[in-house]
Amino acid sequence: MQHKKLKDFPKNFFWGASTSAYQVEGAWDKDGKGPSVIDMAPVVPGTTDFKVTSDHYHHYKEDVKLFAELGLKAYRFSIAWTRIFPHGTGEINPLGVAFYNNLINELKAHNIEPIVTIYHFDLPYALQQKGGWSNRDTVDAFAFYCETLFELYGDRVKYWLTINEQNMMILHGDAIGTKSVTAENPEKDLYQQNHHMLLAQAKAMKACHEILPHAKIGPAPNISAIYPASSKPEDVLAASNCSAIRNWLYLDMAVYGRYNNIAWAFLEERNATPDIQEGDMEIMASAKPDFIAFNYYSTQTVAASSGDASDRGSTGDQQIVVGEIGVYKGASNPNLSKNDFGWEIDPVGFRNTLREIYERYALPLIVTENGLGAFDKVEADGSIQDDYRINYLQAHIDQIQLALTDGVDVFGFCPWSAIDLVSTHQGCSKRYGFIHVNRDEFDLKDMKRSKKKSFFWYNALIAKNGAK
Ligand code: BGP
Repeated sequence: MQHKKLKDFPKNFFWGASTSAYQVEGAWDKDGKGPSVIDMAPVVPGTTDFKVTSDHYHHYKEDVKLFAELGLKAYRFSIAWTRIFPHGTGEINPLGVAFYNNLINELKAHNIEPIVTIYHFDLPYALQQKGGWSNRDTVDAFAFYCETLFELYGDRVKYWLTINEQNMMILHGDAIGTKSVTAENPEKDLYQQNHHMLLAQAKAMKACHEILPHAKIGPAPNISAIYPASSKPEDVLAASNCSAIRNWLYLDMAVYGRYNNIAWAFLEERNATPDIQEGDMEIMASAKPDFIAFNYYSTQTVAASSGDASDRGSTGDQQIVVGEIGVYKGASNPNLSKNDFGWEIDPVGFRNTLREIYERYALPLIVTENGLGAFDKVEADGSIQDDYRINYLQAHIDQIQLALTDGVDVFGFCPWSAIDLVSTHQGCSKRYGFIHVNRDEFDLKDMKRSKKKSFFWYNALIAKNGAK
């Protein structure tokens, strides 16, 4: 649809930016914090670990001041479960509680709306040792953790996100470093974990509404429109399969409280349907999100399955299709360029994705991640000329405006990332931030913060509320 006149961004649009605890905070074992699965996972050779990252834990005041200078209206960050409950459950850690109290207060003092992700990949290791998400007790541990957060911070935090990219943990857990499944039926175990997370999310949404009637809560999967590799009907069917398994399984459950039929058929075929206990589906059906948060980096393209192991390929990276034997296989899209890490760049696909989600669920949307990972270069004068990042973000923001004009209700955009941090599996040389952090992969240097060119660009854009 070609619009003659574009709608303006809404007046109180959340121009924000995102981070996650384990990727930005550092201080991995400070002040009583317990280890998470990420802390205990092997480090990808050639990349830094997550012990210090950007040391935001010690720099949070300076960082929030910079976020305010950037003009952020909202800041999306995650709480490290292991700072609050070092062992996942049991004794609360007052120093961990204090850190987030301070951070939230600092944000509020600068008029920045805190948007809190409850869980972003970093399950407490103590829970993992008892089976992690395969163990149903983790559902209760999560529900208790959520209730604790609502009680602790609910007087100041209005926007809550349940679980970051549950779908990526399931489909790309190897790359992210979160996957742990039993040997005898790994797929069933994986989807049992998935069921437990869906149930945990439902309990979190219900508890939030009970404890904080004025707060809003939603899921935060990674959603992308899926293209067929050609107009061959078999390819179109493969795209529909992929979309059900990658996207709608998660949102259908969050919004409607039911298993998507195509995803369920896929699980049946593989003898991987989860065990569902009595009452689970009632809880799922009665839990309702107030909005949908989603992360978007790229679209995915798939072709009809060849029916053998050749369906599975690639690196397993979050944005590169792995393929499912007999269901679909990854294909590359000749119409799109790629970033330095092989992720396809597709701003128009972003508009498609926004439209598809809104048409399906009719809930307000907030984009909680979008951005360009790149090897930034510090010039002799200290500046960082990240025009490639500006171009990427501007192109995606343009598509939000088109989607708004299409009638999609979008209330915020929080690109990844507010400040440089450590990538899930590609180290800290893959940078995303508006703010540069002076450290290398293995040399922590002085951690000095500096503003990239994109910082000034985003600041000007926010000041004009996205208008050109
Ligand atoms: C998403 C995650 C983030 C973030 C981002 C960029 O999948 O939610 O935690 O890291 O992707 O990915 P990466 O760090 O792999 O470059």
